[in-house]
Amino acid sequence: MTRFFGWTAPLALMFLAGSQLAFAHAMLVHSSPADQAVVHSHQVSIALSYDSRIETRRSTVKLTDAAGRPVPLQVEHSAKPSELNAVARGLANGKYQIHWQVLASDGHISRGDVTFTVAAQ
Ligand SMILES: [Cu+2]
Repeated sequence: MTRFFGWTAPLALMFLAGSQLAFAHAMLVHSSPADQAVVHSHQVSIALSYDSRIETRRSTVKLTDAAGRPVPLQVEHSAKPSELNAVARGLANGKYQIHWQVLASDGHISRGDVTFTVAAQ
């Protein structure tokens, strides 16, 4: 019995510490457009959802074209504390990349990219 306790207590602590870290870091759980999506419109609404609250004022969303040039993006206020929203208008057909960087409430920064293609008439 003592042996059993000797094993489970440290394991339980490790599990708790691990899950706390996982929840503290803001991970992207959903994006619109989805990664590698094809959008049939020159106007694209971007929505990035995270698994935890983020500091929206210290989080950024940037858009670049296939050549890596920055593309104007209008960042919008999100109703949810775990979401970033932006709109890009007048996009020419081609490949684009969303670069996001978010600050989670624990002070940790995470970042990533979402690629999509505009193919509109
Ligand atoms: Cu963290």
